[in-house]
Amino acid sequence: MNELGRLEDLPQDYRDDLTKLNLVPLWPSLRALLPPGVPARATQATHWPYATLKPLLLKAGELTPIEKAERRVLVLANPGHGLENMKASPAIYLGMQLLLPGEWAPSHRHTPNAVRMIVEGEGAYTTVDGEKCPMSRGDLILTPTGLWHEHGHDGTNPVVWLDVLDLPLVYYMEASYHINGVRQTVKQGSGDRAWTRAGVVPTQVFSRSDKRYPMLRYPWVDARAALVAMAENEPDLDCVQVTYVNPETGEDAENILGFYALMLKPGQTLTLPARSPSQVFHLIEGGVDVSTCGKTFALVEADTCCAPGYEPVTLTNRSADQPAFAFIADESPLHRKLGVYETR
Ligand code: 1HN
Repeated sequence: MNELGRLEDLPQDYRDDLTKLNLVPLWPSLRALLPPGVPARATQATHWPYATLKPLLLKAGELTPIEKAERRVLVLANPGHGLENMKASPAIYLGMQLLLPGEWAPSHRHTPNAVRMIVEGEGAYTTVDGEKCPMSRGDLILTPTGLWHEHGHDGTNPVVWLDVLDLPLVYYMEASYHINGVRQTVKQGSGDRAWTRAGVVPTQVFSRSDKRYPMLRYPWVDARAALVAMAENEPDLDCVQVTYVNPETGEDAENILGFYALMLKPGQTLTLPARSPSQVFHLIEGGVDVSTCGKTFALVEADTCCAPGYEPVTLTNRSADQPAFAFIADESPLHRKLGVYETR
């Protein structure tokens, strides 16, 4: 590959003339914009152990009342992107949110899509589009673009969940904004009631509900049972994984980020191929080593880590006799829709 001309090769008066007219020569930046073979990635493989984060989150509960925070969150920021940019990866925002007993995080809606993965505690709920979704460890609750949502807590202990949003992308597109609302009137249903078994969906005889997001809550008991059944049904299956989908269409649950649950059998090592999207791993149950980019993170329950795209990731269940379960979020729907999805 031949060397391209540098900015310094151009006379200063010429460069000044360009600047004055809001013009920039392409060739000095061309190789940086299009590196050979593999993209430049700012995303660093990063581990956020829950044990070190939790005391600081509880401290935030003492320091900042919910009224002063609206959402009491510590953001899991990737140092490769600059902490102030609050990105785990180019399109993924991660935050750990704390809600104390009796607190209420008021209703709003916004353009970025969110999901919550419940990390610990009982008794809290999110009301999404009028449906009151109870929160239990491992449950996945959607708050897709444009839907009203608010959080409440009738229990006795702190509740913590992981927020996953496509905020960095929507913000980058200059399309990120919110609208505050009033407390929602709760309707019948808890986000999941109509889809209790795979393969059967409500028949629509009298009127078609064309809700883009018919299912708002994916209970962990069901996802876990599906994984255990898959592993028993097909003992040679290497990747025991399910995708959280819209049960009416089979499409990804949300438009931009993809969400999955993975089971690692006792002692299993699984290498995920290098694929273009970045991904995030959050351990729901067990102990798993995550190796990528020359680093190994020893995840324990409630730990979270991320990996840049275009790198293989090897996962090892450290237990010889217990399965391990992880929640995964990635940028696959986005990459597929844009036509840049790749597996190497
Ligand atoms: C948001 O609306 C929530 O509703 C949590 O709980 C985190 C981070 C950025 C922007 C909006 C919530 C958020 C957020």
